[in-house]
Order: sequence, then structure tokens, then C-alpha cells
Amino acid sequence: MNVIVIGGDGYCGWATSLYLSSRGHDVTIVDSLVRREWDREHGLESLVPIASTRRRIDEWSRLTGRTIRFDDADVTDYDALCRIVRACKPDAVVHFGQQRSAPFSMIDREHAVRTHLNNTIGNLNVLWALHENAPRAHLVKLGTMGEYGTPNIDVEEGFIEIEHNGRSDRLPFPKQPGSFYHLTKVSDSDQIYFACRIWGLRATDLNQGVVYGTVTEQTALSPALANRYDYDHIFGTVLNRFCVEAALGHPLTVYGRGGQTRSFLDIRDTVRCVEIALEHPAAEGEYRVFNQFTEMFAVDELAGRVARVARERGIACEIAHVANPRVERESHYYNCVNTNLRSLGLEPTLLTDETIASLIALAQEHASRVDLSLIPSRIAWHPGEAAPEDSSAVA
Ligand code: NAD
Ligand code: USQ
Repeated sequence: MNVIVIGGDGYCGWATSLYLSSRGHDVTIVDSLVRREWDREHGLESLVPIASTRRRIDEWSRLTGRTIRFDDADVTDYDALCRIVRACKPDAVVHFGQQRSAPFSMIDREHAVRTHLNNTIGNLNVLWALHENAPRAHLVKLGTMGEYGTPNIDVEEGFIEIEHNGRSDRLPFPKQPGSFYHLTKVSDSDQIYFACRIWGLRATDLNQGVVYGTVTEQTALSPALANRYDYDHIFGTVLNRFCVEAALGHPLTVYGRGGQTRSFLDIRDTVRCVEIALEHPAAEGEYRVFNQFTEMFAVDELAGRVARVARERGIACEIAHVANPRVERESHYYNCVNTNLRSLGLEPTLLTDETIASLIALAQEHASRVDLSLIPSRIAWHPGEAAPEDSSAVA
């Protein structure tokens, strides 16, 4: 398949681009490299050093004989995007290319607006570029499980059968996103569904849970192919952060009571889920939603797991319940359906102690690169209110 991967220089996109290329697909990465700019702007750096995009792609070519094309383009630039789509004639477009941090989007008005413009205009442009230049191409769009929030009922895959006043319908599942970032994903989903209905576009919305891990079979082939590993308070996700904290002897930063429960998956499953979606394209006019995760964990459960694995390996590890900088339920019902990808062949890679131990070991290997001042959260959900600093360590 001829596949454009938008955001192919990022965490999920890079691993996916290599995987799809290794599977014989013709991959073109479109990335503005804006994420590398945001890192510089906020003084952040990946735990694992990452090579420049050109160097990464050359190394892949040298090792495998496969070519990945790269266009340094911003999807908010419609003319540039259309030129790429026309030249590439894609069978499918995988869209990872967005601002994806909830804390980044909550820093201040300017970051909320930047997130909104980047994600919403980018998504609209992708829809129009396909409609005008490649109307039969399959759009695989990365959404998020966070679109649904934490309702007191089971979370279905995108739609729910509703009975109301004696009538019934299958309607989009209600959304209660928890940040301005998550809100952009809800808007994307509405736009995509609309484009499928009016233009007959074919699209799969992958509502992905929190991703952990960093290494895949392909990224492990050479240090120049290494994937990014974010541990900072803006882009670092919870399990990856806990593993770095454990390795550095920093108390694990559970926000609040820690009963907040989320959906998770290993990055090795991210790449496979995208492949499954590509191999089974949506029909013309069809808008499908796949909930892309393999397991659900409460944050305090994950902290307990990481602490145990660390201690079993002789590393002293404490868990700290720090005041929660976010506004979210810390104890709630959570049960999400994920049958679509399973029924199409996904074999889940469940979280093991070995995976946690390997992430702790990776962080120990790169310990000298960790800036401990980037760990405590400094972004509060309430405007003008400083993120709380108090923390109480518990066993
Ligand atoms: P990332 O920040 O590592 O990568 C995103 C990439 O997109 C970056 O390389 C960035 O430069 C590029 N990009 C951003 N805006 C762009 C634009 N306007 N034009 C071109 N390129 C642009 O993020 P990630 O963790 O790889 O996430 C990828 C996607 O998966 C996002 O849409 C995110 O919402 C979704 N997702 C991620 C997670 C997770 O845990 N990482 C979980 C669920 C969903
Ligand atoms: N959390 C802690 N301690 C930390 C970091 C986070 O307790 O040190 C808690 C948060 O309060 C939250 C949960 O862990 O309840 C998850 O936070 P996160 O930062 O790991 O993930 P989140 O902000 O939800 O965002 C990440 C990705 C985003 C993606 C989302 C999937 O950055 O792109 O959309 O995961 S989901 O969570 O399903 O919405």
C-alpha cells in the first residue's frame, strides 16, 4: 500500500512508519517537526537521544534497503498538503500529526489556541485534501480514549444504541473530554463523521489509550532508529514517567488519590493496530471507531506495580500522592469495550514485569540525560492557579 504517515517523526508515528515499511508498504512521512520545536521552546528533551529525521531515514535505508520518503510540511498549509497527496496518490493516510499533550493545551490561552488551530485546521485540511485529491483513500485518524471521559456506564466503540420516548437509534457515544487538547479530538471525530456522510469518505477513528514503552523490533535495530521517550511533566505519559522516576530514585508522582483509571497499550500494539486498520479498510462512506487499547489500569495500581518491580531489583522506590494539578475524577467507574481490533486479529501485548523492568533499565542507562526539575507538574487546570507543590510520600 502507498501510505502517507502524517506525524511520522513523532513517538507513535516513527515506530509505525518503520513497521509499515518493514511490512512492505511504501511510506511517505509528512511532518513539520514542530514537536522538536516545542521541546526546545519548553526546555524538554527525550530521555533516549533521537537522530534527525534525515539521519533516521538514511539509517533505515542503509540497514534494510527500504526507502521512506520524507516531506517537511505542515498540514495546516493546505497547498503543501494537496501537492503531497497529488504526488503520492495514497491508498491510505494515517494521521498522527497533532499537538497531543493535555498539559500543553492547558498552560494558558495561547497554548489552548495553538493546540486548537494546529489540530482542528490540520484535520479539516486532511479531510479536504483527500476529498479533492484522493477521495477513495482510507483515512486512519488517531483519536483518543480521553474523548469519552469517565462516564458511569460502559464506554462503547464510538456509537451507542439509545432508546428514547419509545424510539431507538444508534448515535455517537457522548463525549466528556478532560482538556482543551482532548476537546480538539472530539471536534476531529465530528468532522470526520460528517465528511464520511456527505462526501462518502472512508475513515477509521482509532481512539487510542495511553501508550507506554518505546522500543519496537525496528527501532531496536540501531541507535539512530531509536524512538523518543518523554518523561517530562508536559509530554511524558504516566507509566513511562513512573519508570523514569523509579530509575532516578524520584518518588512516583501519583496525582491525587490515584483511583483515576485509563486505557493503556504497548507501543508494539499501536503499530499493529494501525496495520490492522489499514488491512481492513472502512467502506465508502463508512465512519468506524475502534477503541485502541488492551488493558485498563488505575494510576495507583500502576505505581504499585512499578514500585514492586523496582524494589524486587534492589531499587528503593517510594510512591508520593501529590496534589492533582488536573481537574478529573479520582475514583470512578470505568469499563471500555475494545472488541473491534481484537476481532480483526489483534493479539494483545499485556503489561509484564519484564516490560516495566526494561523501561527502568533504559532510564538507568540514560540517567545522566534526565533533568529532575522537569518531573514535578507545573501546569494547573485552573487558570492563574499555580500547580500545587506539596507532596506526601507514602510507603
Ligand atoms: P508526538 O508529539 O510524539 O508526535 C506528533 C508528531 O506530529 C510530531 O512529530 C509533530 O512534529 C507532528 N505534527 C504536529 N502537528 C503537525 C502539523 N500541523 N503538521 C505536520 N506535523 C505535525 O505525539 P505521539 O505521542 O506520537 O502522538 C501521535 C498521535 O497519537 C496524536 O494524534 C495523539 O493525539 C495520538 N495519541 C497518542 C497517545 C500517546 O500516549 N502518545 C495516546 C493516544 C493517542
Ligand atoms: N498522571 C499521574 N501522574 C503523572 C502523570 C499522569 O497520576 O505523573 C495521571 C493523570 O492525572 C491522568 C492519567 O495519569 O489521570 C493519564 O495521564 P497521562 O499524562 O499519562 O495521559 P493523558 O494526559 O490522558 O494523555 C495521554 C497522551 C494523549 C492521549 C491520551 C490517551 O498524551 O495524547 O490522547 O494519553 S487517554 O488518556 O486515553 O485520553
